[in-house]
Amino acid sequence: MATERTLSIIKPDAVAKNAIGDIISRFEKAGLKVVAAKMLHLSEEKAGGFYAEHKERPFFKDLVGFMTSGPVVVQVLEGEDAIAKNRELMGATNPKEAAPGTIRADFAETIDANAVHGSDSPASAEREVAYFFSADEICPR
Ligand code: RTP
Ligand code: MG
Repeated sequence: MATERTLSIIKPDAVAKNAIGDIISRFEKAGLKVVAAKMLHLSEEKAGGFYAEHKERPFFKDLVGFMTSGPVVVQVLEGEDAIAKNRELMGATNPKEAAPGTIRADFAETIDANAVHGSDSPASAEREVAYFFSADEICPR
């Protein structure tokens, strides 16, 4: 296993619930380190570009509407096997199918408002980290 970086987003529903600290705490307890972080209110253009792979999907408009509905916290997480580890901590996309104890099981209500995003592959992680952070905003430690 290699040290990896992955992009995490705490979505508007979880920010609105005041769950930022609880969610970051789960990452840290699992051995992932926050090496970059910022709070943003995404524009339609920025959210749409981020989810460009889903542009033709029926849920795209709702997804962009939701992601621009309030502020988000965007972070780079670093650690052993960080991409898969983060996805494991998040749980399934649909919170009704998410394993007990996962972030989505505990904080998400619906498949649209599902608390967190995490990169799903090394290629996505590279693209997504660069989409939000310049090299000098990442602090290896
Ligand atoms: P994310 O990208 O946000 O981490 O979520 P994910 O990988 O688990 O799921 P993905 O397939 O990439 O879908 C992105 C987001 O679109 C919404 N979605 N809605 N109604 C639907 O069938 C549907 N499918 C996906 C979800 O909010 C999902 O997080
Ligand atoms: Mg995805």
